[in-house]
Amino acid sequence: MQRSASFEVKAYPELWKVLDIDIERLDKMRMVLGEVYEKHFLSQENRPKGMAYFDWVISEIHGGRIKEILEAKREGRVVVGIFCIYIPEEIILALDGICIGLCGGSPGTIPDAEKILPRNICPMVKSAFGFKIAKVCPYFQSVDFVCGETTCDAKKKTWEILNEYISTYVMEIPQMKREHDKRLWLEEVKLFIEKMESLSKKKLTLERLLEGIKIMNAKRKALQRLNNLRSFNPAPISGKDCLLIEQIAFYDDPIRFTKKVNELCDELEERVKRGEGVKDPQALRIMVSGTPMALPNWKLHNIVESLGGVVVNEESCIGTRYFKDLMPEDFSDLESALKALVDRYMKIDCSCFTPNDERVEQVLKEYRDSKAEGIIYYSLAFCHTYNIEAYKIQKACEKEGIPFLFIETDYSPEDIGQIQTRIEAFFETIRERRRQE
Ligand code: BJ8
Repeated sequence: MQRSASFEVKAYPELWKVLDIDIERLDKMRMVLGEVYEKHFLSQENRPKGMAYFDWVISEIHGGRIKEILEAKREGRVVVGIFCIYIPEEIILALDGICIGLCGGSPGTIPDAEKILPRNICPMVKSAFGFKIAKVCPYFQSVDFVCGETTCDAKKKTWEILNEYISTYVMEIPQMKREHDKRLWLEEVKLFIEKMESLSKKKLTLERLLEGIKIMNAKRKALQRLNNLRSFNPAPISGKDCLLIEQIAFYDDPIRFTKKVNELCDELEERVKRGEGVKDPQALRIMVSGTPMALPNWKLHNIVESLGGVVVNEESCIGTRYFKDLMPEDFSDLESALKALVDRYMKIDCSCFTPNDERVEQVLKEYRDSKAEGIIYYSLAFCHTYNIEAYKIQKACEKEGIPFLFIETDYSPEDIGQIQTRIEAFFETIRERRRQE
């Protein structure tokens, strides 16, 4: 095994062997990850001390957490891989399971996927699928099964093929939000409970579900607290670090993660009191809205923050859409708790739904709450629903006088220069607005 420079993503060749990983290839990938991480994250000035925990998580990304997961499996706990925030984590936790997000954010595995999947589909789907078929993701190699969903065409057709490589269960997510759609979703949730009960050999009770709800509420509250702190000027933490935390939320132990996010927030609150920030108070405040950015997709944030801006909000599933809604915690019976769970999940305003007007309202709300000065709408290439929905968001922004920039991109570095130029011009528009105010 080779060593990387000062920051090291640790290698676990013995463990990888047990998991049937392509060891040589993963070793190269972890070296690249270490270098990129050092360059983009550790080089930031005046980072909060609390980020040390999240640096540690990245250094252990290919082994430390995997060991914990394998240990939990030996205790009989079920490990579920997911690709969408519609999969009810409360239920997985209630039945003592572990939930791991498997969305792919790396260009490295896309050529593998393109041997089977078409080139002109979403890079997130191709990246994730590529990680599995190339055997370079210790998480994919550790889960008991993956739970896909019927949100977009790229995902739902990929599950049929993914099932040839790993057991793939699919939840049908309705595309509208009428009463009978909610009933369908409740039935789907119940089928998922049956699946989890049979694998875990445990029965879902109200008490168990309440435990799962409390863990998730605490985690979501901590993320809300962190996001709210970004509304202060100067921003006490960079957008890049917040995106990283939002990405880590999908595979870290939820209780430990919540504790560490809250500790970081304690530190950030002190910073806010002192008026201390990571960026100049004059830094342009940008909100990002659109498709999720899975680890290690830091492309847009890197560009915005290297040009002197600061990202203050991600209206995305790896962002506020994941944590904006909590669950009530007082129920007298399991059925009413499940109905409330269905209602909570039906509030997720993914562009796969039609109509989806509540998302327009939510974007405007988050813009105001985050005290942003402009919105960059981010769509992954070939994500038709987010791409088309940009029209409505742009119209609403124009009506409200909000500076708006649309960017469609994938994971390749080829268009970085072009995006930089467009963002520089966008920044100039915002500066001009400032001068006029
Ligand atoms: S609830 S946003 S996590 S589906 S970006 S794969 S939609 S082509 S990720 Fe998503 Fe659930 Fe919706 Fe959120 Fe398809 Fe679009 Fe790719 Fe997407």
